[in-house]
Order: sequence, then structure tokens, then C-alpha cells
Amino acid sequence: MSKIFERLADKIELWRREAKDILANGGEKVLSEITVSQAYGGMRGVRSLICDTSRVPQEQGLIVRGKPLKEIINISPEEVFYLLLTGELPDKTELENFSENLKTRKFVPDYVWNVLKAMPANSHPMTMLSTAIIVLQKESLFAREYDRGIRKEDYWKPTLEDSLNIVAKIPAIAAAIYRMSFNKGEIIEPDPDMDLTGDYVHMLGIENADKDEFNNLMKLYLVAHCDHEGGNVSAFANQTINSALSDVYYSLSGGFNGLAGPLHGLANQECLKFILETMEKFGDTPTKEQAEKQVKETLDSGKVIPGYGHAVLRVIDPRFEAFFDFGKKNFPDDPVFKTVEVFFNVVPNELKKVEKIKNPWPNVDAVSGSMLYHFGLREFSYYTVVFAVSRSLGLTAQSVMNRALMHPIIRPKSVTTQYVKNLIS
Ligand code: HAX
Repeated sequence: MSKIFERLADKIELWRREAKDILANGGEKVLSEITVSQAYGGMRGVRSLICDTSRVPQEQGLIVRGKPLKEIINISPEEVFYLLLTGELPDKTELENFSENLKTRKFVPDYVWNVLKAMPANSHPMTMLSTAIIVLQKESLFAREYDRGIRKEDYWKPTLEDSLNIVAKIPAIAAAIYRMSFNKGEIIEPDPDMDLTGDYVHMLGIENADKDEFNNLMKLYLVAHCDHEGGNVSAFANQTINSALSDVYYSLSGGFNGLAGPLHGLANQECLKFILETMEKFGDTPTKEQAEKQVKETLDSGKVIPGYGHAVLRVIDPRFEAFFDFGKKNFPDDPVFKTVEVFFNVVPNELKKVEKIKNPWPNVDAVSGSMLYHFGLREFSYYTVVFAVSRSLGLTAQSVMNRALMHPIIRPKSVTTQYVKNLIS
């Protein structure tokens, strides 16, 4: 049996003491002041949340529990999940136990399939994923324990149980959504012996994909998208919902609804659409001049260039670099990947000319779709679901942390336009 509960119990005692000391000795220190522009501008840059699972310095990008992405791109999703939860990588035995524990939780009840099958055939795959997670809410141990009157100090335990159950089941749910949405035949049952990545690839059942190479890509994909600190739309939504003591099923489903937006996780779908439309327009991989023309036309029509820009980052996203290196190494002549490369050589220069854009560099979504496309996963409305499978690791780990630290309900204060008018007059 995995020692994750014991390991976390020790850590949580320490973390709680640390938080208590911080509040006793520095509770009145100012983290951020907020201007009127920031209140109108999506609270950009306002430091008002605590999140220890990862951080995103604007000049570095993703750092998971102190480890920059570059250092962990070769580990497995199981290892990164353990790292997100505990702050340390498991040793060999603990990893084996943790992975085995997850394998015992894979089974998805039939009522989930029945609900998904009853949905309209053209439902978006993200709608189906969010629905599947909320339908599973009746399984929540947290909700049951809360009803029984569990002590606040112990809330993290059923939250962790719920989290392990969701992470173990989500590859099967996601794969089934793929097969249902795109008429790929019967759902493929999970293999009780396979790890998260291998089983997800197996259950997607994509023919003609080089299984080993696709497996390597999927492992990288599931690690690279795992978390992105606490203030992005899906994390903030997840955290806010969870702070009302709504269980992880409620909060994760809500977080996924945010991930489904084109300015957030759906950008990977939008990006591949943009690339394929460009290729269709010019008959093949565009030349530099053709790509420039396409970017200018898109900007002139008032649309964003998907996959470029970021609310926090001010450098090339290291997740972009990781996928770009993978493509360069494994399939540099793939026409879709080559188009990603042409845009990478063109878009930042064009965006730099637009004064209001703070970050002209690519984010992860500029390249991730081309990777999946190469391996035969070509239905790009599905891409955000793959992102969500990975992000379930970080969002559930954040929820465990929030219950571990006994964070209160989130409730910032809003002001009216009249209040602001009075303030500035
Ligand atoms: N193309 C065109 N215009 C862009 C742009 C882009 N790629 N990036 C920013 N801008 C525009 C913004 O729309 C904004 O215009 P308005 O003031 O007219 O609204 C202006 O430049 C200033 O924006 P910013 O301060 O640089 O960036 P924001 O923090 O407001 O927004 C976004 C960050 C990621 C939403 C933005 O860069 C964008 O829309 N990018 C394209 C969509 C995208 O790739 N999203 C995925 C981001 C990563 C992620 O969350 N993945 O899940």
C-alpha cells in the first residue's frame, strides 16, 4: 500500500506549523497593493493567493515544487503527481507502491458511460469531460465524510482519496470521450497492469501510431501541462469552488469549464485550426512571407494569434521549448510541425510591432497540437481534453494542499463603478 497518506501527514504537520509562524510573525506584511487598472484588468500581477505546488516566474516559466520543467521532463506523470502532492520525488519503492495504488482505482462506473452516451453527438469533448467528472461526484468520500462530521484537521484525507480516484480514472474517461465523439468504435477497457501514460495511449486506440514514440510524447505531454501555479483561470476557479468545501469533483469540473475557454486551454485547439487553415490556404507549409501575411490579416481582423502571448510569462514558454525539441528530434520534416516552426520564426516579430502586447513569445499551445496531430490524433476539438487529463494532477494536488493548510472560503471584495468614480474624483 502506498505510504502517501503517512508521508503527507508528516509534511502537513510541518506545513501547518510553518503557516502559523508566518501569520504570527508577518501576517501584516503587504504582498500587493491593487490599483484601479488592475481591478479593471483581470487582477493581473496582484499577489493574493498561496500556491505551493508550482510557481511561474515571468522570466523562467514553470517550476514544479522547486524543480524547473527542464529537470523533470523525463519523469512519469505518477512521479510528477507525487511531487506535486508532497514536494518531493518518490524513491523507487514508493513510486512502485504509489503507481500500484493508482492502478487499483481505474474502474469507471457504467452510469458515467450511460450519461456520456445520452449527450448530443456534437457535444464538445470538454463538455463531456466536465460532465463525466460532475456525474462521478456521488462517489466523493469528502462529501460523505463531511456529512458524517469529520474534523476540519482531517479534511485533506478524503480530499486526497477523491484526488487519487479521479487521477486514476481520468485517462479511461478521456479515452472513452475520444472514441465516442469521433466514432472510433467501442470503448477500450483499461488494462489493470498499465501505467497512466501507457493505458491512456492504449485506450485511445489510435491505429498507425508508433506506440513507443507516442507513449514518449504522451508522457511528456502529461508532465508538461500538470500545473501552472494558482492564479490561472482553471486553477483559480478550482480553488475558489473548493474553498466552499465543495469536493474535488465539483471543483475540478468547474476548473475544466475554465480550461475550455479559447484564451486558456482551448488555445491549443484554436492554434492547430489556425495552422491547418493556413496550410490549406497556401497549399502546403507556408513560406515566411505567406505566414507573415496570414498573421497580419489575422491581427487586422481583430483576432488573437492563438498560442502566442501570456498573462504572466515574458519569455518563450519552456513547455513550448520541450515540445519543439521533441518535434525537431523526432519528426522535423512533418509539414504541420514545419508550419509551427515557420510561425515561430514570424509571429514574435509581428507581435512586437503591436505596442499593447506584453509578451510576443509562444506559449505551450503554439506547438502541443502539432505533436498530437503527428501521431494521428487529428480531431483537434479533443486537444483540450488531453491538456485537462494532465492538469487534473495539479488541480487536485492544489485542492489537497488547500485542505491541508485549512484555507478559508475565498471571498474578495468587489466595488461598484460609483465607488471608483468617487475615489478618483
Ligand atoms: N494575438 C493578438 N493580440 C494579443 C495576443 C495575441 N497572441 N496576446 C495579447 N494580445 C492583446 C490582448 O488581446 C490585449 O488586447 P486588448 O487590450 O485589446 O484586449 C493586449 O494584447 C494586451 O494583452 P496582454 O497584457 O499582453 O495579455 P493578457 O494578459 O491580457 O492576455 C492571453 C494573455 C494569453 C489571454 C493573450 O496573450 C492571448 O489572448 N493569447 C492568445 C490565446 C492563447 O494563446 N491563450 C493560451 C495562453 C496559455 C494558457 O493559458 N494555456 O492554457
